[in-house]
Amino acid sequence: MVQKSEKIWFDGRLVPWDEANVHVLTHTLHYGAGVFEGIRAYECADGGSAVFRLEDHIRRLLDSAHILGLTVPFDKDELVEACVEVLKVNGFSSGYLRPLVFIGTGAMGVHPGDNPIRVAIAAWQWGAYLGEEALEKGIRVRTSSFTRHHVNVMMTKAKACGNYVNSVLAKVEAVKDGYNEALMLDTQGFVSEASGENIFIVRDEAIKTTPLTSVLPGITRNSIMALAAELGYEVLEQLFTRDELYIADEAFFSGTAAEVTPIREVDHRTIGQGKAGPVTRLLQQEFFKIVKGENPDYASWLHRYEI
Ligand code: PPE
Repeated sequence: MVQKSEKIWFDGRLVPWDEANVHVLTHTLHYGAGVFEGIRAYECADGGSAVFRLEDHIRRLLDSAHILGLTVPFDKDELVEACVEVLKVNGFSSGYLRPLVFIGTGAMGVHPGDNPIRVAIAAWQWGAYLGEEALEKGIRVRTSSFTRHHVNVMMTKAKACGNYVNSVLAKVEAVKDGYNEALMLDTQGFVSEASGENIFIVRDEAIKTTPLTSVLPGITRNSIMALAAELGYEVLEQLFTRDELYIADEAFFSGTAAEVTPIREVDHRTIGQGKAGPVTRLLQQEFFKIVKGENPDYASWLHRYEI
């Protein structure tokens, strides 16, 4: 159960958690045409706090809305400020932020008419997405029986609510079958992404991730690519197959919620040594240093705040 906080930002004002409600005829609830973000704030080594790449997440939120043709009644600066306000008012020195843009009530039927576009930003405490042990030891993954979106069926550059029906199907199936996460292939059969993460593989010190064609342009993915390049690794954005994943030395998922989660097994094949490999460990460790303000080279990625 998600733990209640004091307040949720809703259409420009802070309302008590229990009052942040909508009508059952909310358009997005029926047709899925809304967009959202997932953003993490971390407690820093110096005792302050920082939201990781906040401006980039809000930019992606507005891009997602643009792709779906939704006119957001707040600008980037207002939304950035609102996110920080939600953390502060709830006394959160760290936490997970969930901005959501959705179509409200009015017209029913697929065409949303001139229904209002509404915006909510909630925050809660979210620990390790796949469990503390997952971050340490790695997770077990299955290739899903569900294919990831085709670029002209769903808009893969948008973090759209409706896109996640595919994710829910895949995730529930994987968990029922005893796995931690589902890996999906694209419509051509190449590795795409997981239900809520991008994927990386490592072989002979070279790092590969899928091109952006069918996947969400992950902000963690982008951060890991920059970090890995800075650490001297070759980083390729290239299509790869599931058997290339099977024979990787290391593999890991990236995402705001999942952070850097090692993969120790895929479809009953052990990946590498069956535990977090050295490259994954290094990237994970350096990633955590960055988000906690321990690497001044990446200070521009942090939106600092005090509670
Ligand atoms: N692919 C998908 C499908 C996805 O949902 C996410 C984030 C990513 C890639 C990684 O993107 P980024 O967070 O910018 O690095 N998934 C969010 C939602 C997870 C959830 O269960 O809800 C997240 O990690 O916040």
